[in-house]
Amino acid sequence: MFSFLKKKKEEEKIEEEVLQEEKQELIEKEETKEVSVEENSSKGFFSKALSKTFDNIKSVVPQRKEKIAFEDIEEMLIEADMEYEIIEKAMDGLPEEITRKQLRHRLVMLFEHAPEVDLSNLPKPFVRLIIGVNGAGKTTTIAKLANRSKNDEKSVILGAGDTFRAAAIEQLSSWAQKLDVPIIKTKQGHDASAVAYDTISSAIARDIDNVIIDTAGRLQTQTNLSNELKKIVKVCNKAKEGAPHQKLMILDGTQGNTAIAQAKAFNEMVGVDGIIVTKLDGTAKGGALFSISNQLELPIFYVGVGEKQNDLIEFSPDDFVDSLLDEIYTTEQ
Ligand SMILES: Nc1nc2c(ncn2[C@@H]2O[C@H](COP(=O)(O)OP(=O)(O)OP(=O)(O)O)[C@@H](O)[C@H]2O)c(=O)[nH]1
Ligand SMILES: [Mg+2]
Repeated sequence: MFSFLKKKKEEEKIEEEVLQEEKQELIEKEETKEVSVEENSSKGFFSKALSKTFDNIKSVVPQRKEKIAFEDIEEMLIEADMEYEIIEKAMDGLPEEITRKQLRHRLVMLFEHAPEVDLSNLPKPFVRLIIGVNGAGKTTTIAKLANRSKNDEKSVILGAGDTFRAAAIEQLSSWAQKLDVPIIKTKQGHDASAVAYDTISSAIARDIDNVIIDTAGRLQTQTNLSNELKKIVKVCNKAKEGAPHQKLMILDGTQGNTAIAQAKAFNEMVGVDGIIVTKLDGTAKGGALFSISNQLELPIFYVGVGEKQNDLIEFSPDDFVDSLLDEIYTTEQ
């Protein structure tokens, strides 16, 4: 009786081990599956990151089809917060039933006014100035860009150029510490352009590849902000001729099309070279990417899809449009 119980226990144990092994195999299979989705297609990644926008689109076109009615496409783009004027422009002359190929061509075209940016042979240090209104996500995006630099095995230094608020300097400092990258900072209220100068000088002295400089989103008045940004730009050029090499405007994606007016104001102040749209994970307004790029005639370099250091995707119009079309069309072409 005793040995019978023992045998039964042993059998149960073996069974449990087999089950465990099978479970482990399944987990491993799932893990490799996930990795391959992300590695092989930034298309798949877009649909995951922009799930709220894509859910809205699918509410208009719930079933994937070979051809979709003109009105449905129109409604779908309105739902995704694309500006109506741009929808009209994009769809002008399309037939009653639209194929994937026809729509793809029109949507990709909306991004084509933006100039091509050649990112080979970058100067050293490569200086990026980050501008945008309060709360747009400037400081968080700087951390994400610094993290990208590190992953690309490029050295990077941060400049805490938002000297307007003490909390802004602290926030960037804690990111620098977390990412283990150097930072140049000063006390609240001190000259922001001096911080920019010191950061670039330090990068030159230490042979650092990338410089990323934070700025304030708001001062007492718009004129003050405009003057401060102009001064920072001038002083960057003194520290290193040609700097800042990119003035990047950070736009809050949850604001949809209203962000365009902000970008226009900053463009008038100092000129903008490219856009990063943040917080697309929390909004159904992803369609605003079309209007933002088209109206401003500027490239979108990255989109922010979360609050963590890895939540920044390189933006590609082709992949973005394809991932959107994958949601509603059956055919690949
Ligand atoms: N969900 C989500 N949250 C984000 C993203 N980017 C930034 N945030 C959050 O938005 C808030 C504002 O971000 P900040 O980086 O402090 O914005 P800022 O432009 O530096 O703001 P100021 O320094 O106040 O001018 C923070 O709570 C961030 O965590 C994003 O891509 N997705
Ligand atoms: Mg900030």
